[in-house]
Amino acid sequence: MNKPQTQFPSNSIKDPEWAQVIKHRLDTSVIGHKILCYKRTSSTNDLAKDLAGTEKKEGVVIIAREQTQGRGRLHGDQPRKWYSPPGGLYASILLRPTISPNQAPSLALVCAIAVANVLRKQYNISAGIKWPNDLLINDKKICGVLTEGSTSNGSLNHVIVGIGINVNVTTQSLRKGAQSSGTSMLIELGTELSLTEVICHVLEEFEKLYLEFIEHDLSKLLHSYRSLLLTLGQWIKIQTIDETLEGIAQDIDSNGSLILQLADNSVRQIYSGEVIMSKRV
Ligand code: BT5
Repeated sequence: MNKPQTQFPSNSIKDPEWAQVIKHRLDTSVIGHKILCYKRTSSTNDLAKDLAGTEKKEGVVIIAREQTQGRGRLHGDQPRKWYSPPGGLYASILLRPTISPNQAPSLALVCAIAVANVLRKQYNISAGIKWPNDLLINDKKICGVLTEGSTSNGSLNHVIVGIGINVNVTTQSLRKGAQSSGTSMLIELGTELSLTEVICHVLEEFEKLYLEFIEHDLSKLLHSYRSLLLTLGQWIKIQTIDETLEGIAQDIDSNGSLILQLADNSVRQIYSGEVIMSKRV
């Protein structure tokens, strides 16, 4: 019988030298035991999904300097686009946590905390989180996180955590990609940064928080998440799959759901949706 072949998109250009440099610099035990780097690919999440068929050990990381089909979360049945020009950092981590499928979205929150911690502690960039997993500075998006899971017979096979960070992306480039409402580390700091250094910090911080999450679920991390959340206590508008709701973002529960208090004082638990920052009218 033929061994299943991983189909890498034909426009992918590998970058094994970069993988070596990162591997040498990285100080982790699980995340990044294997690293595959690309100068360009379609989407690192797609590559990770292909690899999940053959790669049984969790922690493989796929990193690209540019993506031609970077994507965000689903909007209806279509994914939103993630603009992925050179200068940005695009990475996907293959995980096999022994958690229930309904806990998998929490990994996006874990990742958002990790990136926010790195931006704050290593680079002095005061990014906050827009629930569930956008990182913003003064209302401008600097990073997005996309988790995609696979289940069979009600249990989780794997989760892929995809991270897009605007590191050395210029204002002109964001404008060209119709993302003027975005920002980058370069724009915030006025200086270019090493992509290697940024990804190593992110993977090291993510590993620390991931191991904590596996041991204790979100409970030990909720305090950090809440303190980074931009919308807590504020009046927000939220678009879910089937309705638009308005109310006060009261809290985040132990599954990472948003607790929204509506104008009639009733309380709703929101599992997923898009927060539109809003002033009460
Ligand atoms: C996200 O989706 O923010 C998740 C983005 C995840 C990207 C990573 S890159 C590595 C891995 N491989 C992939 O293919 N994806 C992951 P969402 O919350 O749906 O936000 C998407 C929205 O963000 C878009 O509709 C734009 O409004 C905005 N956006 C797109 N590209 C942007 C950029 N480079 N900077 C700032 N905002 C952007």
